[in-house]
Amino acid sequence: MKKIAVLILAFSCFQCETQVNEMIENNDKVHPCLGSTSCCEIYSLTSITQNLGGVGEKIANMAEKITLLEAKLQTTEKEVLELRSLIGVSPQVAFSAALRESGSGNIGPFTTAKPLQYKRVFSNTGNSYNPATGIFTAMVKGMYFFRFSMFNNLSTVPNSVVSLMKNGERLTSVWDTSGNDSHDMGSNAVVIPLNVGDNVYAELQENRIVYDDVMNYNTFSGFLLFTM
Ligand SMILES: [Ca+2]
Repeated sequence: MKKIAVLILAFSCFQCETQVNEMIENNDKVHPCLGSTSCCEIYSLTSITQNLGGVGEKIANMAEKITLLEAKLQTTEKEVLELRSLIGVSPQVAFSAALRESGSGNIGPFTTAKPLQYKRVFSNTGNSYNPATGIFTAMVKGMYFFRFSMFNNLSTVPNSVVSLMKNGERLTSVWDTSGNDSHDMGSNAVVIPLNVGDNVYAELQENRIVYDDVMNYNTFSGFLLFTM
């Protein structure tokens, strides 16, 4: 009995498919559901399948557009950063200071190395330099320039040695040997990347001296080149 039912259903489906195909070929506007119920169901399934195919195609097109928009957004973000840099929106950090506020004479020697406190502040935009400690602390991640100078005014022993330090590690130094060649001075500079919290200072080495007066021979300066 079941075999007979299956055969009847299969025959109906075959008839209906043939009927639907003929209607499509003849551009027949008569709705096929005017035929048998099973034919109507097959026609509905065919329409749903066709609609699903269209929806899938639309989704694929939208996905392609989204990918293009994401690429454009990335390009725009990069251009915005470049424009901000060009119009000077980046943070302003710059300082310059000399060793003495007044008076004259040697500073040092000390039994341990210590940061020189450049107390006469010429500029300190961004307040990253602390004249009370002599230490510059980066508040912005970026590339920085630093320079210091050192003067030895006909000192006998000890010599003058100052090093530029980053987080306690030596970057560069200036040395002057005492003796008959008086009034010697030198300077050194670096360009270095700093993270927020990194510190830079000029350190007088242990048992060494520097000399200064109103001429302001010893200076410590730095500024932010660009953010990173
Ligand atoms: Ca010398």
